[in-house]
Amino acid sequence: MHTPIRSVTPASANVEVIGWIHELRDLGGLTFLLLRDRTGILQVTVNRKKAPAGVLAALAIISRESVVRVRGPVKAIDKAPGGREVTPEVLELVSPCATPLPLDVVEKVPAELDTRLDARFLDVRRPRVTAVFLIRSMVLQAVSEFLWERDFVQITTPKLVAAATEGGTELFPVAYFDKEAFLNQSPQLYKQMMMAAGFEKVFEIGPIFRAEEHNTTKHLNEATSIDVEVSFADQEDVMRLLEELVAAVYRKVGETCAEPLSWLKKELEVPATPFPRIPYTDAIEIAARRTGEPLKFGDDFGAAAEKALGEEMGTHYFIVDWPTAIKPYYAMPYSDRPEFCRAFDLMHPRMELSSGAQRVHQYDLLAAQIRSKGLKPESFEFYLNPFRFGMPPHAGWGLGAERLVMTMLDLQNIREAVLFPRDRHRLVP
Ligand code: AMO
Repeated sequence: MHTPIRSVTPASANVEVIGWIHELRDLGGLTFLLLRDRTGILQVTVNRKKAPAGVLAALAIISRESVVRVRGPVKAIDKAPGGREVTPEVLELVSPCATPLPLDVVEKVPAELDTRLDARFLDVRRPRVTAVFLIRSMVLQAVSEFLWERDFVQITTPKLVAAATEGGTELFPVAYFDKEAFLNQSPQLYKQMMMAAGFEKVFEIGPIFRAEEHNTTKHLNEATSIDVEVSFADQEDVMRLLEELVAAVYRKVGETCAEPLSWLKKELEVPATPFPRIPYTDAIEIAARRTGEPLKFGDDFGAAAEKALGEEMGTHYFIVDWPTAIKPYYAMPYSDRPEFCRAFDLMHPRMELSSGAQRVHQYDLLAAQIRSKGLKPESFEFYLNPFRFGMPPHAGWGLGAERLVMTMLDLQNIREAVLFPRDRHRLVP
């Protein structure tokens, strides 16, 4: 069995490692080969005068980014990465790499994001890019662990659906036999129906599809949503759950991803909880003052307003008590001031990460709210019906996985947080 490069230490005796040739440098009598796998980089040094004939023969035919197998003794050496190197007794070409490379993996020349995404399999070989996806994997693991520990049931809901959930955002139509169907914008209606089913606490990590034509650094047409719904809970309960989850994920990544974080030269600071709560009306005032834009009650926050608010707050924060008119029909209005509802957004200083609310659980009120948004309750029969048969009060939220990773790692473009982004111009690879 081969050893992961991370586990090769100066104290290792003989090792066998397999990986890609990261760099190949020929200095006369000595050839330095940097071998890379997903866990790190290892120096392999060949002394041409002393090396076995097989090693020299392999050396003559290998090129950068080929896959090779190396076996030999390890010794400590200060100048090498990780303070150790291998002197190969065996060097074997496992799989050759064609030239020229569509992308320079060593990144001597910085590539445009589009070029990188076109050759994503090569781009992801770069330790700084590998790091993002190792951390993304840990983020999703940490989210699941956090929710499993709190007795949540993991569900998966259909992505092919007959009706819009969010109203307003565009849908991708799909030919579904002889019917028209859509790719789902959110598991919203299904996670709420699972409250009627008595599951009490559910979560889903899955794709959401938004046919919006914007071309920004924080929108995708296919994103990954972390969705949660909880019975017998109000918006405050699920806001606490959300801030604790975000802090726990940062903590877990900090504890388990020291190496990928070091490749990114990133030190994670766990955000302090509880996050500040700021009412919508105050947030609008601050944004209007700081941007000079004529923002008023009932307006949403544009990019400039979000940025200004982020500068004022300087940390994760919640915007609470939104106008009922600009939140979806399923957000519960306050009974004593129905122009405001029990909805919230979780904000990072750079952008929105999540929205959620306590939901309307009363059938008549929900039907009225659907109508007031200009939608037809008849189109929501399958969703509305469960509200007549013992629907518990409930609350929940949806958290964008890419935005969570992007803000955690200071990535400039959301496309860097997804392997194969789907945007207005990109359907391949
Ligand atoms: P919302 O539409 O605000 O709420 O989405 C929730 C979160 O999902 C992420 N997100 C996106 N990320 C990248 N590109 C997109 N186009 C995109 N759209 C959404 C964001 C956003 O904050 N049903 C409600 C949630 C709920 O109330 O439970 C919903 O979908 O991080």
